[in-house]
Amino acid sequence: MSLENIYHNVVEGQAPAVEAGVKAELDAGTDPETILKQALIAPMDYVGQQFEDGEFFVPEMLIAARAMQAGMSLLKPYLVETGVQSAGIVAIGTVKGDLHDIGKNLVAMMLEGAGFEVIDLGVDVPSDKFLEVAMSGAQVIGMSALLTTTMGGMKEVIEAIEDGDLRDDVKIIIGGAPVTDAFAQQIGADAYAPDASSAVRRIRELIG
Ligand code: B1M
Repeated sequence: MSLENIYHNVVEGQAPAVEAGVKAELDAGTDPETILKQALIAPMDYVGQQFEDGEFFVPEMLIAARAMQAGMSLLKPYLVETGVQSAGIVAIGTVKGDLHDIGKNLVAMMLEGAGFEVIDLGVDVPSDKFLEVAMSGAQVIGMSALLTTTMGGMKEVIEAIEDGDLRDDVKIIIGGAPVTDAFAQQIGADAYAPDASSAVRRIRELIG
């Protein structure tokens, strides 16, 4: 089993084979981040491209995502170090109307690994839920969106936080495939991160 085999098994949605492959790579001492990037994230980009080209449909995307998540759950303990003192409280969720959570989960996992206390709000999260956690002491609000049609929800959350007079109390970071730095500036977020590790770095900068 190689990273390439895992890649193909993710594309084909073969969850048990992905699990076996990830386990074999971990046993062989392969760096967990290399496994994550080359064998789990890269095939999802391919799956997305195939979907865009009309070669794959939603069921194929879904079984590939499930296979990827099976591999990710094995990697999680290696990516997350436990027992680290809390570096801050971050509430994170995927915005309203959007059910994509793989990237958001990855960001949450990396934050936990970096010692943050993470409140995972899940997917399809309405503005008032974000507002609630801002009121109850979260230092950072993280929003994820994978659809161009749901990105606008991020602006609504920021407006709700402003209307609630809480804007000075929380830092706001956004991310997800269609999101850009320019968009973050346009809607008044404090930061944008293109991937999970830079999200951790940016959040450290925000509340450091
Ligand atoms: Co969806 N989907 N999907 N999908 N899906 C995309 C996003 C799409 C780009 C595919 C395509 O057309 N090429 C396209 C969006 C097009 C657009 O808006 N322009 C799309 C579509 C159209 C749809 C549906 C509408 C399809 C349909 O039903 N007709 C539908 C929408 C459902 C809904 O949300 N309401 C849908 C459904 C699904 C599935 C359920 C089948 C499944 C999701 C399963 C799940 O998440 N549990 C799915 C999948 C798997 C994808 C693709 C293939 C992969 C997404 C993924 O998990 N990537 C995706 C194509 C693609 O992106 N390549 C696609 C891996 C993940 C690690 O990356 O999420 O980008 P990503 O996260 C990264 C960074 O963006 C960043 O860090 C992460 C790690 O590096 N990041 C942050 C993310 N959040 C962050 C937050 C931060 C900071 C960084 O701070 C808080």
